[in-house]
Amino acid sequence: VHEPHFQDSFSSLSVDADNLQKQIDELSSFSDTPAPSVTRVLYSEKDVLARRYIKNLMAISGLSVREDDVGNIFGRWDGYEPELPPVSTGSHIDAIPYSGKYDGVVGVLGAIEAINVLKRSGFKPKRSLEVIMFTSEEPTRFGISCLGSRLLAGSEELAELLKRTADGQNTSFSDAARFAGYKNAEDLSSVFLRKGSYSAFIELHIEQGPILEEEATSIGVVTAIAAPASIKMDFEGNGGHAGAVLMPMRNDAGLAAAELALAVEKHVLESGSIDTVGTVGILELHPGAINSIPSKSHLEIDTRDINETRRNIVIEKIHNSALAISKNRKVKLSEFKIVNQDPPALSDDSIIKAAESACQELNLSYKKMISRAYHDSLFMARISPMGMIFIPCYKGYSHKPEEFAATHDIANGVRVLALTLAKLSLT
Ligand code: HGY
Ligand code: MN
Ligand code: MN
Ligand code: MN
Repeated sequence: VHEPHFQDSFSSLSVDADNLQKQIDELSSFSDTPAPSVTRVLYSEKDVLARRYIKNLMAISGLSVREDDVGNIFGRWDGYEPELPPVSTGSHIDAIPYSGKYDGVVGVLGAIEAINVLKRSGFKPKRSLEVIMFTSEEPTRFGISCLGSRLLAGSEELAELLKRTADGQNTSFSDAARFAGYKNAEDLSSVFLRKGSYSAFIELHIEQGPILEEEATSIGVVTAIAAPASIKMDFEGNGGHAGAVLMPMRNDAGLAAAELALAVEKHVLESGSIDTVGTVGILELHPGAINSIPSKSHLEIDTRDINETRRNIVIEKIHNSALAISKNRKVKLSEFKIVNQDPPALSDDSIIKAAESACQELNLSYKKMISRAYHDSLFMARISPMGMIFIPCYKGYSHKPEEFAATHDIANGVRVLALTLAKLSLT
């Protein structure tokens, strides 16, 4: 079989942008909250409908579809050397409460359309191409981010943890998986992929930041993904009547939480780097009555940095502050748990180069940049050379209903993804 010189056929790199936009809009209708927001939580009824929608589109594109025991979905286009490790691409379709319709979705629907683009152009892949829809990238239901890709990357610790994990309604992970049709979610070691299963993994995603739009640049070529960490903790005090208990007698778990939240900000800013970030995304007070002194507070903290050491210093300081607050306010620190403390990931040079030359051949402006959001790519990087392609999004908005990416920007991203996949497939 001759090695196709696909430059000529690539002048006809035609993306069906209107159809892709229609699919993005249709997929967003599978949501537990009203438009324009999207809420789609792992293994929920809306998630199951959305999964069916994706599998159907994969089949229409002629991909052979399979799912693993945790619900990662794979759509494969066999190459003419199918025994070689394939090139893969993909992202997620789960959406945190009241978020938008592009985060993750652009990298799943866009990947399927990239396959259609290559098929329409007459390209024949040498290495097979696989589109992956990761089962759950957001930490919403079980508090674990990138659950599907962590398991694909072989996290024994996570496979063990999931055997004794339940959601906020006390539904076990395996029962929730069974509801969605995944009956063998007791032992998840079947999900682990061998290193070398893929020759490359590349993910298309909205930037979730303002840089590309501000600099009127069409494409971001990601060089590294920041190191995320999440911590959860509980303070417990005696609570009591908000009127009758005098201040010297109180040990208010709510005020302890408030002081800790400000300590998070202080320790992040002390790092001296703009790359260190942190917030308290969840803060629950019990019993949550205006005239009852909080007897328990539950906090969940998200802190990240592109520099892992700097981020770990922030975690250390947060822990010390929690202990000090507990002592000074005579509240019990009944839980302090680092849920995840992941290293950053570097993109692979050969994938960066392939994406750069794709942008050049397509006459698209591009910029190398880091990803401050984490992605499934962060964990795929543990078992495969990794790369990411960003497209601009409106004011960098994400994780809120105002999230928006223009159809022509999405089409540009799909073109770059298609050409990059073609290049990587012929290596
Ligand atoms: O939080 C993140 O970075 C990702 O968008 N879930
Ligand atoms: Mn997200
Ligand atoms: Mn995402
Ligand atoms: Mn707790």
